Parts: sequence; structure tokens; C-alpha cells
Amino acid sequence: MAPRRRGLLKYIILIPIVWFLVVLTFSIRTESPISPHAHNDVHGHIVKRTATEESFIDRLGPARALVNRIRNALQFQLEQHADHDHPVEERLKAREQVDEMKAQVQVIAPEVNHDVKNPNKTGPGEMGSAVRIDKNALSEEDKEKFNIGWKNNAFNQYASDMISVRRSLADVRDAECKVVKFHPNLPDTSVIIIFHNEARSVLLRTIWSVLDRSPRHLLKEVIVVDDFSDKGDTYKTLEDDIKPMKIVRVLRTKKREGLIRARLVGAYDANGTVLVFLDSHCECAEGWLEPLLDPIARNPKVSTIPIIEIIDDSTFEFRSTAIRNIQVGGFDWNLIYNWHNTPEREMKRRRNRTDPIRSPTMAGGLFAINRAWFEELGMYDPGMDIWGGENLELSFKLWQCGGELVCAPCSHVGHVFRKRSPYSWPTTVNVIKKNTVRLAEVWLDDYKKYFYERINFDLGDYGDVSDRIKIRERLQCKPFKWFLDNIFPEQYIPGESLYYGEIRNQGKIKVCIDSQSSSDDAGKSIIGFPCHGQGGNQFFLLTKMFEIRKEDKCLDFGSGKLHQEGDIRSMGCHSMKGNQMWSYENKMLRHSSGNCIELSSTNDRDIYMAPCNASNTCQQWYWKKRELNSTST
Ligand SMILES: [Mn+2]
Repeated sequence: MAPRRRGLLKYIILIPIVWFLVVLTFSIRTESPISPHAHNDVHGHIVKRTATEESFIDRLGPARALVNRIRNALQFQLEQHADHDHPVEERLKAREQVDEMKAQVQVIAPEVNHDVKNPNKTGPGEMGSAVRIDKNALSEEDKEKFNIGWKNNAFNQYASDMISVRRSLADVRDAECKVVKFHPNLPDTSVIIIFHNEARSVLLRTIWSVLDRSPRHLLKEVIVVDDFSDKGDTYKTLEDDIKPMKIVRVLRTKKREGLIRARLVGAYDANGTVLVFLDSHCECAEGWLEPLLDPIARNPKVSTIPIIEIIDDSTFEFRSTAIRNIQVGGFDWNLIYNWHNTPEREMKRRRNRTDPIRSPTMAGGLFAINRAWFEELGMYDPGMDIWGGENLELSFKLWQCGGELVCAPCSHVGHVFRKRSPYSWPTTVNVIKKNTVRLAEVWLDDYKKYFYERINFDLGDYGDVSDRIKIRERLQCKPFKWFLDNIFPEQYIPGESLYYGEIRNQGKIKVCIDSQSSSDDAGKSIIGFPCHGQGGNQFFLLTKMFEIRKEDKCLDFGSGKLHQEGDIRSMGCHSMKGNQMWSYENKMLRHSSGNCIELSSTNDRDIYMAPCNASNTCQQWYWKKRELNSTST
């Protein structure tokens, strides 16, 4: 995983910039409190910003000019709001896509002729190579196009437009994949692609990659569902664009339905034995389809996912993953999807490295499933809106109701990971929370409380789930405990914790410990922040191992320096006590070094270690004890 190490170095360099980005994010939210994205912080938590926080921003007055300069300089690198049409793992991967503009820069005029398959493999982006553009060398007119492309799509449309919609890709499969003997009777397939205001070149490249790299007898049809596009010209020219494609047809929704219901529209119209769902910004690589169909041919209750490769959002370079580095899907107790390494037990269970890998959950964008089995499972929950939670709902019910979910190590599909969502979201409901509560109500049994604790038991109006519960009864699905014990035994169970929730200072009663970050960031220090009562960054557990834990991160004090703000950090939990060992007695948070966590008496932000002093109220913290009778699980 060398790229990650390179990435780490960049993070170290970028830490001061990251801080300004955090400030900037807050300042943008403060300025536009009605933006839908402002309500949905990372991980879908609602964080209500209050007037007291504005003063926190205002104190940074002189820094604002600098912030603005950085904002201009990094116009497209900024994460101005979370990307909610895409799961958190996309944002994680997007973060890995640090601009690699060191190679030679080429400027080529956008290609106009999209319909000819490039025969000589030398055009821009051929063989999946990167298209690097020196923006400053562009004419004013092209510069404008370049900017608008980024603005509308959150990826470099200008670069995509230069690349043939039928570009070649390198064969990225492992050598062993090319000699695998597939089931002789693979089922035929309907590929379903949903789009909403997708860039034309990106959508057409997705469709052509399916047509050009799928065996004809296995591909029954491609169904493209236009989810009420209203911008650009993709949807206007699409009928003409697909004419040479024969087995492709377009369906259109009459209003914006969102990914979940638009996929249902496609599924109801499909005729293939197997459904393959793809995002509209993908590229299927050589030999992608057969490995997805093979496990389904052997057991129709298996659903399969490909290896999802990165297509760089800036250069459209197609990157590939070595077969030994495949990660599988999990989730945290915010019910957010995350990646983790394939567990040792699963590596041992498999005979060949080309064998499918069991995955507890799926990311959701790309997968294959037998159509009849999908229908039997009640497809998607039509009560869920737009996007979010549907991937975990399907994952849990697959496993609990007698199916299986596997990653096919020989199937590679590229996907453009964006850093922000280019789409508008409804402002009236918290979509992701609603969807997630629905899935918790139906599938999680008693374990749903761990999620509810994280949203302060504020479930909101999540509608009627009785139809979904009937599906579970009809299929006699197993309890969630069975899923955790057998399919995801690595999962951390919060019920074993001693204290939980916000950690509120007693000296300054409105200030809580805040991790400043989502659970996917390591190395961020804790700060004092106005208590918002919404969980998220202010939700911690004291575990039986005496860790102060937030999902898979633990508070870590390693520098040994006292009165040094920023030295208590969220790091990956190592279960070795030491720097990550804390006790909570007499309201004091005592570290294994013998010192205590203290909030600055002069400002509400700085938190540091100090010699324990029981009479200092800035060292006293309120934290909620977990009642033993509520830890039955
Ligand atoms: Mn996507």
C-alpha cells in the first residue's frame, strides 16, 4: 500500500491547510445556514450551528483573508460540503487522489468525434492513462469551459470530453484470473445505469464500456434511467447517442426520484436473469462481467460486487488494485459503510486468490444480483429517499435471509470518486437519517440502540416500516446477532462500554470535547466546542479496555507534554493500553501517565493535559454511565 504512505506524508504537509479548511467549512456554514449540506455534517449527522459558534469564527478575524486566499487558490480541492450522493468511502478514496501534476503536462483540444473507436490507442486517456491539463495554457474560452466542467460535475469534465467515449483500458486482471474456468451456463444480464445531470462523455463512456467489454450472449440489455435531469444537454441528445448501441434503452422518471427509486424503475423494466447496477460515471474493464455472474450461476442467492477501482476525478486515469490488497465492506455504529482489510479467517477459508471474498456489506454503487432473488428480498425499500442506507439494508437482508455477498477479485470496474456532491438535496428532511432509521428498525433488533444513541434518540418521522418487517417474517430471516457473530465477528460492540455520549465540562457547562472529525480521520486533536447534543463528533465511549473511543479511533496522548493544546489526538485503537488508557473517576479524565484532561480557563477551545487537580472545575467532566440492564447485548 505504498500510495497510502505517500499520502500520509502529504497529510503531514497539509495539516495547516486542513485546519484552514475546517475554519472555512464552518464559515461557509455560518454564512448559509439553509444550505442542505450545512445540516448534514460528515456521516449524516445534523449539527445545528448556533450564534455562539459564530463568535468562535469571528475570533479568527485576521485569518479570514488568508482563508479566502487559500479558498481561491484551491478552488477545486475544497470540500465545501459533504458529498451525500456518495458514501463516505468514496470521499475517503477521493482524498487519496492527491493531484499528481508532476508528470509532463499536455494541452490538447477537446475531441469532438465521440463515435469512432480509437484504433491506434494513442489519443488522450487511451489505455486508461491520465490527461493532464495546464489550465493556464488554455484560451480564455477553454478556461471558462474547464471551470464550468468542474463546477457542474465535481470532476474534470473538460478532461473527460477530450477522451474517446470508447477509450481502451489496460487489462488490469491478475494473471490467475485469465485462466479461471467459469460455470458453463452463466445467466444473461440487464445492466441498469441511473443518472441525474451526468456529463455526456462520462455517461456514454460508462455505457460503451459495458457494450465493448461484455460477451454479447451474456448481455441482454442496458437500461439507462434518466432521473429527471434538468441541466446540461446529456438528456437531450441521449436518444440519438444510443441509436448505434442497439440493446440500450432509456427510461425517464417524471420527477426527481433519487437513486433508490430510480433503480427500482429500471429493475421493474428489466428482463435479464441477473441485474447489474452501475453508477453513471464508471468504466468496466476487460473481463469484468463473467466473474460477477459465476458465483450467481452456482447459487442464485449470492450477490456479487466487483473491485471498485479509482478513476481520477482530475485526470481520468484508471488506477488498479493488486489482488492481495482487496478490502471488504463493514459499517460503524453511525450505520455508515466503511472498508476494512479482508480478515485472516476469510483468507484461510478460500483456496485460490481468485475465489470470491465474503464481504459483510457492500458500498452500494456497483453490484450484481439475481432478479428473482432481488424481488423476493423486497428489492429496495421504496420508503427510502434519494440515497443512503439502502446499501446496508440490502447487505444485512442478503446475509440474514439466507443469501451471501461476495467480492469477485477478478472483476474490475472503475468509478470516479468525487470530493463533493454536485447535486442539490431536499432541505426539508434529513434523508440519510430517515433511511437509516428505517433500516435499523427493520433489521437491527436490539442493536439499533447503538445507532439511536448516536442521534440522541431523535428518530424523526421515518414513516411506516410494517411492510418491510413482513418481508423479514416471510423469509424467516435470522437475527442481527447471528449476522454479527458469524459474518462480521470483527465488529466492535459498544454495549460493552462503561460510559457513553457527550463529555461536558463542569467549569464551562456549554463546552464539550469534540473530535473535530469524522471517524475516518486519524491524528486530529480534540478541542472544546459548544455542545450540540447531536452525537457525531461529540460522542465518545469509555470501553472496558479503558479507551476513550469513537468508533475505531481512540484518544491518544503520546507527547508527554503538559499544557500543550492539540496533543490529545484521535488515533487508530491499538488495544495495548499505554498512551490510549484512561480512567474516569470523580468526574476526572485521568491518563495512564497520571495527568488529567483540562479545558483552558481563558478560552473555550484549547484542551491539554495537566497535573490532576480535583478542585479545578475545568478538569471535571460530565459523562453518562451505561446502566448494566441496558447492556443485554
Ligand atoms: Mn458514484
